[in-house]
Amino acid sequence: MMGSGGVAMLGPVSQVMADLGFPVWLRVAHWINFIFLGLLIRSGIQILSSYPRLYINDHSEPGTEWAKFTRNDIPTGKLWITRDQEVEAPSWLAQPGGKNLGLGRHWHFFSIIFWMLNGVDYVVLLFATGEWRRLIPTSWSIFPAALHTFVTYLTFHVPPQSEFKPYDPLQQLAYATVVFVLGPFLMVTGAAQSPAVGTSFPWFVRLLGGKQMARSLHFLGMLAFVAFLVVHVALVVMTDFGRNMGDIVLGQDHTNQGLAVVSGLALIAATVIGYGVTSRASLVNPRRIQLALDAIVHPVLRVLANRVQPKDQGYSKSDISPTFLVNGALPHSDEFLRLQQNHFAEYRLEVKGLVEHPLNLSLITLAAMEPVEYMTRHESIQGWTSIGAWKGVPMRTIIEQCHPFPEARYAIFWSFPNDTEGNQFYESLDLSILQQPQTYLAYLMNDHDLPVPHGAPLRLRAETQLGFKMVKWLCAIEFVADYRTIRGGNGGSHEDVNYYDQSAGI
Ligand SMILES: Nc1nc2c(c(=O)[nH]1)N[C@H]1C(S)=C(S)[C@@H](COP(=O)(O)O)O[C@H]1N2
Ligand SMILES: [Mo]
Repeated sequence: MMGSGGVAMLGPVSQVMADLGFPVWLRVAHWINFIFLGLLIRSGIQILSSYPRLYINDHSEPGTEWAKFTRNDIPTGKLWITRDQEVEAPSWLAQPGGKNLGLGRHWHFFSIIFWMLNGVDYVVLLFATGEWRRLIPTSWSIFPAALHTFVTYLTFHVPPQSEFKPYDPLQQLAYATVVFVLGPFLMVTGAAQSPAVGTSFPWFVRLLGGKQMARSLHFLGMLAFVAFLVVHVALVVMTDFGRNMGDIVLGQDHTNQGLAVVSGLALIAATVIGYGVTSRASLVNPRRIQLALDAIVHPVLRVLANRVQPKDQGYSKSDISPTFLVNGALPHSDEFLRLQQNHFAEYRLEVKGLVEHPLNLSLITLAAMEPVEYMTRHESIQGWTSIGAWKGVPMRTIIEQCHPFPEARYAIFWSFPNDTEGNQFYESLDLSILQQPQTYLAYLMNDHDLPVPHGAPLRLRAETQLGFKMVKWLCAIEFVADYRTIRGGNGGSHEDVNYYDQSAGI
């Protein structure tokens, strides 16, 4: 079977490598990959459970999902908010379990950083050492050979040991596909779900068929990884378990198979226990885990997400979503209800804090400023999207007028209180994001006055950011040097209450 073309030439090389065994860096990379892949799958399931529905197009229209993982129905005929759609994820399956989108994301991003570093290191060494010859087929004959192996397994036989060099052809093909196709596919479909990426490279998301398509493909890619894992582990067990564990753990298959099996199983047990312990810690001490993971995740997210240049997303009127989903509890304070009764004629936006010129702007004043108009895809942190057309005043204009002091680094966007107890929704944004052209205060949505559920009379739009930053029912903007002195000190209501990260471009 292996006697033709390039494979024959490689035969002796592979044989030498098989004799030398697998180098230690390769074995270490294999285990690190296992640890973080498990964390990625677990935290990915956590993220999915915050909106457990998958869609083809970016309207996320209720009822059009192609897959759903909840028995809940989306209520019709009343105002519902998307946060109600979050379901509890079981801790044995998800990291950390429960309703924990914020921490699930922290675990996901933490794992991505190390999984990718490990992957890059692995591929570099693969080519630097010649180990790639084991993995990358160099002859088309790999396909018929792999088919032959497949048929062998299908008829409940194991290929003879002579066909493992050290991999059988099917195995080699499967490994090469996972490393060089499936891995990058998950990175690409993951990156496409970031609003910072989506607004900077609209063509890239369009190429994948849109954000919901990317999200669906990301999910299917995860399933493919799980399927690979199941078959991979099953074959390791079925085709001479001791010898295989010798390869995997010790890098040689001749001696000490008992030691290899025991230490391999111990490593797997330790990893699984590690998932349990870190999940438990996240549930018992969420703030501590949020801050600990933030130390690594936050700087990376900031660098990736703050230096983007949003482009026109290329939508036209016909792309606008028939129903734009709603999130967030409507304000009920007496002050807000009074303003609403008078159609917001007495409304004033206060601009204050570390500014040379504090402002007090009526809707008429705002409407007289040079407006911007955008058609954009709103990207909720939960995963749903809706497309809308907005008109408003760029934050750049407000900054020119109020002139923040040099020490101002963030703007706090304050919402009208939800209730008379003074619970006030707020979020912070870095000044660099306020300077972006697609960060603006919207007063029109789809050519109409902003509807109350979407934030009347004025809301923030920051198209490179996730939806939770776009404060609705805006009453004040405050420039500050640091958000750590504001409220819970984590940079916003969702950061304080739901452990989201302050950086929201991804
Ligand atoms: N005041 C206030 N603004 C808010 C929220 C909120 O709860 N209160 N939720 C945010 C979240 S999580 C999202 S996804 C968007 C939703 O905007 P939409 O209702 O117009 O779709 O509003 C954001 N602005
Ligand atoms: Mo959201």
